[in-house]
Amino acid sequence: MVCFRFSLVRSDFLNLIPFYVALATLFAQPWLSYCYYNRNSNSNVSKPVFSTPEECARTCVDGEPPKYCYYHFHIEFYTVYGPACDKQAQMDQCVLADMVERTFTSINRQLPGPIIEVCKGDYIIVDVENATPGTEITIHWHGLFQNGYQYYDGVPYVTQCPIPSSSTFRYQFQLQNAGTHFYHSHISTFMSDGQYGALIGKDPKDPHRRLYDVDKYIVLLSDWFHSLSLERYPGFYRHDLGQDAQNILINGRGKWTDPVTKQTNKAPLTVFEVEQGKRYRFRIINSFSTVCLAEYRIENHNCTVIAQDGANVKPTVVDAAITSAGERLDCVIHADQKPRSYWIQVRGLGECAEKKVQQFAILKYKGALETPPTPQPSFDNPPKGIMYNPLDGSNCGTRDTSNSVCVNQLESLEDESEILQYEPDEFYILDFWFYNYTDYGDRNLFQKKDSYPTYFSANDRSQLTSMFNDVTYLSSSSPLISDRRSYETICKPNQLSNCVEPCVCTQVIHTQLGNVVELLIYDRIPQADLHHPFHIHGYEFKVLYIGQFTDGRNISQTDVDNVIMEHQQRLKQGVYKNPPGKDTVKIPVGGYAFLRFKADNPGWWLLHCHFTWHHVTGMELVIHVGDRRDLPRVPSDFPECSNWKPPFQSLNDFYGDRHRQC
Ligand SMILES: *[C@@H]1O[C@H](CO)[C@@H](O)[C@H](O)[C@H]1NC(C)=O
Ligand SMILES: *[C@@H]1O[C@H](CO)[C@@H](O)[C@H](O)[C@H]1NC(C)=O
Ligand SMILES: *[C@@H]1O[C@H](CO)[C@@H](O)[C@H](O)[C@H]1NC(C)=O
Ligand SMILES: *[C@@H]1O[C@H](CO)[C@@H](O)[C@H](O)[C@H]1NC(C)=O
Ligand SMILES: [Cu+2]
Repeated sequence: MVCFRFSLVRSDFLNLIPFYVALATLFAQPWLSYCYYNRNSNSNVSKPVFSTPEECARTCVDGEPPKYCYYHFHIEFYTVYGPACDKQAQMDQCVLADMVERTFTSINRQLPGPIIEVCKGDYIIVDVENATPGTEITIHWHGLFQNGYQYYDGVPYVTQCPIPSSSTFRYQFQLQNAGTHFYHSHISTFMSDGQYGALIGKDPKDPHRRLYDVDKYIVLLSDWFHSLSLERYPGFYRHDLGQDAQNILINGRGKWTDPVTKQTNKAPLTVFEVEQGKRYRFRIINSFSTVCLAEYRIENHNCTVIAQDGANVKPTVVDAAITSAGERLDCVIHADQKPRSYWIQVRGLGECAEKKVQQFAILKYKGALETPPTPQPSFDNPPKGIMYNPLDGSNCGTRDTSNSVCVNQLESLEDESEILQYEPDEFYILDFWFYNYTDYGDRNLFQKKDSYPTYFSANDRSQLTSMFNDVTYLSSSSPLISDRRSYETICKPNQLSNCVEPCVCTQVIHTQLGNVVELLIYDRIPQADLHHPFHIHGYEFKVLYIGQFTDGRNISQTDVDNVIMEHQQRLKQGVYKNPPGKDTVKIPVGGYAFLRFKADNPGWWLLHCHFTWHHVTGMELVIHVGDRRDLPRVPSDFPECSNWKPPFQSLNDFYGDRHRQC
């Protein structure tokens, strides 16, 4: 006989229904969007007034009280160019992308997801509702420091449990650092399936305000497959090798050229309309998931770089700009050319260059025809000019900016000299490389009983796992920030010298609150076309130096000793002036970077390569700043998750007393 216990479950569910109904009605009320202070005579505490996304995307005024900006993200499986695209009335929910049908995971049936645009100091409340049965979600707010909001950084098993399907997690935090940011899934490879969108924090006291007239254009670049990303993880071995993107989208749109028939479809492009004579701030976001880079340019227009990754720099004019996954760039274009339409061209570099993947958008002067009179630019022979963030890093250490401007060659607008005044309290040398199972005849991959290591199949058919500081990161089974049980898998002090390569454990660097930390990150075994972008959560680096060995050799211990010596000489000579802030730094192939930050934000912060397939196979670690006492309390009822391995039960435990009661 079987004991059914439905009554309990059902009553729980029924109890919650009024709650859901109340919540739904609450947010359906138009009055909620207007000023509504619920003054409680007993407590004299005013409840927050919620504002709609439209109300929050306002002109920011200095001294204005902050708004509480509410968003609801409904995330579900959805189809590109699906049935909603067939009727005019349903067009709001039609996602065209490049008009090649595929399944993706949409946020509110949009691609990219909804724009979050607020003023510095506003509160952002996002209810993330996971309606994707069988998959988990977390959303990371890329670029936000989250000081005081450490539980809302969106990293699974570091700052929270994954949000299971059919439940909702409420993120709520204040936007502290203004700038061009974005949000994206931080689970597995799911970001690539459409879970991303722009997050713009406008500064009412923007020091660059006089350099532009209009600030409304976002250029979100994403790479795109025609199938779900898990198809590529670990990746095919006999056909369709590797993880190279098939297409690029600009604000979720783009044409598709069939590589076999060479036919280009009629998918509409994104159009940016400008008025003659005005200057426009363009907020460019690279939301790529794969190793390709995006090279962006506007025909006949150069642009003035004013910020990178949300941090202001002294204005610098360039002709074109390269970004890799996770990087952002603000640049101002002057609509001072003949009033017609111009091509915005985005070329895929790195591995995408081989297949000549590129995409277009249009800069249209008011009154002009939408189609530019000039032929669509070809992939080959792009116009010459000054390149921002070049692939070649060999000039980054010089003062020469006649052909290219590296991110470290720009100067911070704000005075950042303080970070240079002290010797760093802590210094870490972090190398990254791939452990190549194929090179070792797959020893340890498929030949050990009861051992199932993670790997991905690269486009050269090799099976690789990713190493950062000689460890491949192992996710703990509960969040490091809130659950001590997670400490079990943290790397032990002597683990590295004892373990069989590749070493697998939860790598955590413990840092003291308030210390100045310096990092040297380097590409130990260079691979053609791979310029790994390293992203830090909770901080921005001050980028002191970027260098590169151009002969493609492996970087040896002697090389490391030498670059450290040179770096120390430059420090002594005062070569570094006002190092720019940046939260994502592209390390040139065979190159390295010296980075600093002041560890003034307690928490558990991920530092990782932003190429999805690299960080999900271990190219990441956690920087733990401060300790438990430095953090806010764990929010009450914060979701938990962990292994469940109770003591083994005997048959009597299963069929004992309870059995007889039935
Ligand atoms: C209630 O709040 C208002 C506005 O902040 C303040 O001026 C007033 O003194 C408060 N009253 C009490 C009883 O605390
Ligand atoms: C930018 O464009 C202007 C106007 O065409 C030109 O004078 C200037 O030299 C360009 N600057 C760069 C760095 O290309
Ligand atoms: C991995 O090893 C195989 C076999 O030696 C080699 O052919 C391949 O190029 C290597 N791949 C990488 C990415 O190192
Ligand atoms: C670089 O290191 C890898 C792995 O140790 C090795 O297979 C490769 O031969 C080295 N390359 C050179 C040029 O020394
Ligand atoms: Cu990488």
